[in-house]
Amino acid sequence: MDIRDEHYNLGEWNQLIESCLSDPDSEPLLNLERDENPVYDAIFVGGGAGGRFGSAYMKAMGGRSLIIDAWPFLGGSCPHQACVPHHLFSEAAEELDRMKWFSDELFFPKFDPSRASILALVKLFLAGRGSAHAFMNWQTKEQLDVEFVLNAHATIVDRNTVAAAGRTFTARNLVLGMGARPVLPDIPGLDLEGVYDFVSLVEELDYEPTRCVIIGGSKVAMEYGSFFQATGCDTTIVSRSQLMRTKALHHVDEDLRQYVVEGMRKRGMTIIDQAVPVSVNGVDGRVSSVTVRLSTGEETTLDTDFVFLGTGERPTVAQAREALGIEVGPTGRVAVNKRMQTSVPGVYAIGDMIDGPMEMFKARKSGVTAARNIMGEDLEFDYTEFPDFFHTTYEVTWVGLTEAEARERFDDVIIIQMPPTVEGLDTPNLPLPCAEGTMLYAFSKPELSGFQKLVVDGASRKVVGAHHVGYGAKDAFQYLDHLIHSPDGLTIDTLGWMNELFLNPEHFIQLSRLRAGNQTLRDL
Ligand code: COM
Repeated sequence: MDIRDEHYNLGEWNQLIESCLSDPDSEPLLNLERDENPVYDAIFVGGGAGGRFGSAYMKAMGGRSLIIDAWPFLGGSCPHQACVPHHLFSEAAEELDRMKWFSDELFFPKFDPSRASILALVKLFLAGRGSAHAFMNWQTKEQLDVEFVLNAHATIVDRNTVAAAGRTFTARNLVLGMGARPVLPDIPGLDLEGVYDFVSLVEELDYEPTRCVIIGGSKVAMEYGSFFQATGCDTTIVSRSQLMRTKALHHVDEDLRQYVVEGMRKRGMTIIDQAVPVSVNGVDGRVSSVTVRLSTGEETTLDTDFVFLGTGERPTVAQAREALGIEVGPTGRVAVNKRMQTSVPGVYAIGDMIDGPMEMFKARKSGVTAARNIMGEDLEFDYTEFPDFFHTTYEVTWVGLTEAEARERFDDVIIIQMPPTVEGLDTPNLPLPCAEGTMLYAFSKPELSGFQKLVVDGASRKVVGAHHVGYGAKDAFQYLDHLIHSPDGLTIDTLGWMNELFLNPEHFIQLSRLRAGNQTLRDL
């Protein structure tokens, strides 16, 4: 279906996308300029975040880009099954958590668990996700003027040729951004009804779970687990590693980790770490329990009506391997250099197809890096250091070195922390907001009022790490990351002289100012 001359509004896009999603025989959607046999600067195979941002950047630089995607919408899994529902669920978890702690107190009504429903939130998401899809398509076509073929499977023919929608498209370069899918662990019983991952949760959940066993200790496991628990679904996490000590997470400060994990326990979640899931068991085709081998070697069986897999994701690289002979690294992801170039000249890989954090900044910037190199720039993108975050019922944010890492690297490490660790002061119950967004807790349930820590190299006076458990500090951490990792770094003196918008991530500013006058810095 040629839509080049159609200028759909959001409602029309929404309808068209929905009709494509519900009809497996629906036609491809072609938004192509009218010239014969064009040669694109790049074909972006996959129109997720990396493909969309890369192609838009290329177009803005005067290049010609084409996106091909199997879905009838742009934006990839983020608005469809991943980040957007996750954020909806995490925000709901935060609200539910507050409502439970304050049930029938102050202006809060008595908490009614029958109204806290996983299924209702999934349905809310499904009813609304089309708006994001429609907007991505509208913006890409009408504002960014990027050509695309949607609702069509791309077949990579060679490094300059891709077939889709019954046509063949030619480009000087290919950019592979086909994303990743959840990995299923090798455990019997995963085919039982009642076993979900973050994709099937939104696509297939059709009952209200009452008990949940989560297999895996990933960010996804902790985030979705916190949401399930907040709704009243009794949740147990079974993880081989200690939570937040999985390989995928780096720079996790131990004090922050303890605050987060203890917070999950305090909210009723059971955490069984250093344990191996042995089997998922069922009755009449439905999940009924999970057998787990504990660190002691003993086996135990956990009754449940809902199993959620949080064991990570992996890209599908088979096509790129077969058609192009592309090199894949030991982690199963496409090997690239810092320009996103693969082992095959003229072929780039981006987003979740490559190693590194499966986070939005990497997806989008890797797409842009590929585009800019294709357009003649010599640009490297190093994503080894970055600000990181995830949600429990809190927002957990961190950047730079942990206290332990800093102590290995520097002789004189200064810690500025809220609550401070002071013997005899009962600091875990300090009735002050210890992080952004926790004033209400500070006045009524101080042990819930968050945590923050700044790590400073005393000799250079430079901030080398920041760690925060609270709400609403993500924005600040984007800029802290930039400042900490800029060539001059960020000293406690510069930080202490910033203009705070009182309170709270700005504790870092005010607390730094309280210490900055010291020639020899001290903890606070
Ligand atoms: C975000 C998708 S939901 S994209 O990064 O804007 O394409």
